[in-house]
Amino acid sequence: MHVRPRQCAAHGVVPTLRLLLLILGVAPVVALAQARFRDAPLVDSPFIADPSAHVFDNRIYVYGSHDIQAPAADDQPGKGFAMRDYHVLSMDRIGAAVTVHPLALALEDVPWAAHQLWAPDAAYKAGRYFLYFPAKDKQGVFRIGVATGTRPEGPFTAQPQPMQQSYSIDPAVFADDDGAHYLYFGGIHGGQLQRWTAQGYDATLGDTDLGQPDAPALAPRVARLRADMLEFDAPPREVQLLTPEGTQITGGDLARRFFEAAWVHKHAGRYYFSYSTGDSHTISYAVGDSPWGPFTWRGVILLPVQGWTTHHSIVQVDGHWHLFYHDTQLSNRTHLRNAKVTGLVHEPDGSIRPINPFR
Ligand code: FUB
Repeated sequence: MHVRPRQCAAHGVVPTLRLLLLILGVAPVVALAQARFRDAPLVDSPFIADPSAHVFDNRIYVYGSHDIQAPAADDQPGKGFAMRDYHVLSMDRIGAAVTVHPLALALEDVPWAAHQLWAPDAAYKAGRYFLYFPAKDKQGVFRIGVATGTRPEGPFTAQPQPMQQSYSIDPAVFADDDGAHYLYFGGIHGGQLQRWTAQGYDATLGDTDLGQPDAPALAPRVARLRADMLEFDAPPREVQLLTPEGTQITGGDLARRFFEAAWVHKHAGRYYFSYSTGDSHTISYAVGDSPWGPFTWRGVILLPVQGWTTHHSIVQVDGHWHLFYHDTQLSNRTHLRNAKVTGLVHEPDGSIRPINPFR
């Protein structure tokens, strides 16, 4: 991801107002100010972003980035996201008390990784849990690693090398009904997807889009996982995202083009590919009939949240669908985000009812 300053004047006033009112002891008015946000943070501490939720063993587990104060200004794309470890959240049901589990994985325990543990995801197979995570290697190139454990909350032990042929950021696992697992990944700008060509990694390609607004947008990637869940079973493929007219979404179509934060869920036999549009700040979705795609753009799931980034997951709990997402309600700072959850509705025509994160 690539953070440019974004004016949040209308929403940014809320924390300041809250602080002032707290000092004055005006509790009912504080409640009013907080009511601007649709949902409350899952926890006040630590800062958890990019929440990937799953139900394992009848409990909800949330795998997210652990945001920390950035030691450096954001002078390079995403540099301020300097996360160093993971902590898993869990709860019995939506709305129940949230447990913050102890350290699940630390940067120093990943032999190949040097910086920036970004948005992770997890999967379960045959008695083992798998944590998939992006990190920059010692050459400054984002790769995807996998770590394994016997409990959903960790601790996890990292494989000594990143997954072969993995690159970029934001891994998301989808378990299909036939038992196959697919890993979706990719992110442009700070996520480096634009630097990967048929010839491999090219750092000269810079930190932003390729400047081809009329060409098909850079595509997210998908690969099926090998039976042992530790590697891809074949090289990753591009995921095609189409307009309703059947053409490929172009790089200049900022409202609909893929930026980062891929997620796939299945509803009524169809595959829903959802993602962040980055600099246009929505979670959008596209629908298809195969986990490989193509997916046809259908609409917006989540309107812009407070904060530059937006990242989500969609999970069914006890027959009801939920959207986990993040914003910056607690800090009003781009790099210190808090996770939230809200209900998600599939309409009878297969569309998803758009969610406004503000009341
Ligand atoms: O948390 C770091 C990055 O911010 C994630 O990888 C992106 O999806 C964005 O949320």
